[in-house]
Amino acid sequence: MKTLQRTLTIVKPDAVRKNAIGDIIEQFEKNNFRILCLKMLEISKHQAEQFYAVHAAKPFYNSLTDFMSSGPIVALALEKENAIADLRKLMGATNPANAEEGTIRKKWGASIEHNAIHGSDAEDTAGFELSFFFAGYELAK
Ligand code: IDP
Ligand code: MG
Repeated sequence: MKTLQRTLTIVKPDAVRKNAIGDIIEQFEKNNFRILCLKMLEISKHQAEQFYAVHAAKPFYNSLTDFMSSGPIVALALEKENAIADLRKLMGATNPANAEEGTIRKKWGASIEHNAIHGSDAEDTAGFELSFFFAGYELAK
């Protein structure tokens, strides 16, 4: 049985600075993701630390959270069948140097840190991340 799945994606500050918001959102629509909600916002260092708490022990945690709080981002809730894996595929590898041709990170990523886009990696993290940025009433559709 085919079941719809939801995932959380973020157009990161580097991609916003490159005027890539429209191009990236076009990729979501062309690849049959339904946009449930979206918002442009800036997060604080503390909010970035909470969002990326899973990476707290990593050597890049401080730099990553500085980067993610360095300017506007766009958070989107996306829906389609197999949304989590399909978005990860469309994003490409974490390091843009290893990303496949045709992926968002291949096109817009500059480095392993400044890699243009975030996508949830599993159902439990998608649940946490969707509710980090969106309220229940916004997702009730
Ligand atoms: P993902 O975004 O592909 O799921 P994760 O391993 O979850 O990759 O890492 C979260 C984010 O942290 C990456 O998207 C990237 O911005 C940053 N990052 C990951 N690995 C490194 C690294 O080795 N150096 C610097 N930044 C990194
Ligand atoms: Mg990840």
